[in-house]
Parts: sequence; structure tokens; C-alpha cells
Amino acid sequence: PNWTDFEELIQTDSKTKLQPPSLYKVVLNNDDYTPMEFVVEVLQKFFNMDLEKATQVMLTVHYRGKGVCGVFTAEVAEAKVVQVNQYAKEFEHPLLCTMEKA
Ligand code: TYC
Repeated sequence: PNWTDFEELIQTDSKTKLQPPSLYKVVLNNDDYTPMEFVVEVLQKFFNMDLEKATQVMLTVHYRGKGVCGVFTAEVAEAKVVQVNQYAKEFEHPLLCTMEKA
């Protein structure tokens, strides 16, 4: 067999080269009913923010409609979205967490 051809196939196959994972922004969306203190608590609990950072992000969402909580790989972002939405539901707040490609 012509080993040079095999070598070239292996080296040029795009699937052979490792790709960095796609990243996703986890986003909080504004609503009229969720208490500001609850949003701050969520940001501290699920995104490890201190009080000052959490308050800043909460106010960005409140005044601008959306805010980024963090950037994660697909699996981690998906898990955060589920956790936050379940937590909000548990306390009967309409708070909505979503993800979008970074
Ligand atoms: N707009 C809400 C209020 O006035 C506060 C709020 C902030 C709600 C951020 C959701 O993601 C949110 N109580």
C-alpha cells in the first residue's frame, strides 16, 4: 500500500484535528414580577457571583432586558439553564434563563 496517501488522509481530515468546544452564553431575561432580591440570590447561588457583581448583572437585566451570567461549554450551560428555571419554578417566579451560542 501507499503509506504516504494514508498519512495525508489522516493529517488533512478535519475530524482528525481536535476542535475546541463550542461556547454558550447563559442569559437571564427580564420580567415584571420576579423580585430583584431573588435574581441576585440566583446569580450568587448558581454563578458564584459576589453580592456586588450579582446586583450589577441583575440591574443590567432589569434595565436592558437581558444579561449574561457566564459563558460555558454546551453541557454546563444546559445544566445551569435547567437548574435556574427549576429553582425559579419552585418559588413560583416567572424568571427565565436561556442560552445562546457565544
Ligand atoms: N424586573 C424585575 C422587577 O422589577 C427584576 C428582574 C431583574 C426580573 C432581572 C428578572 O432577570 C430578571 N422586580
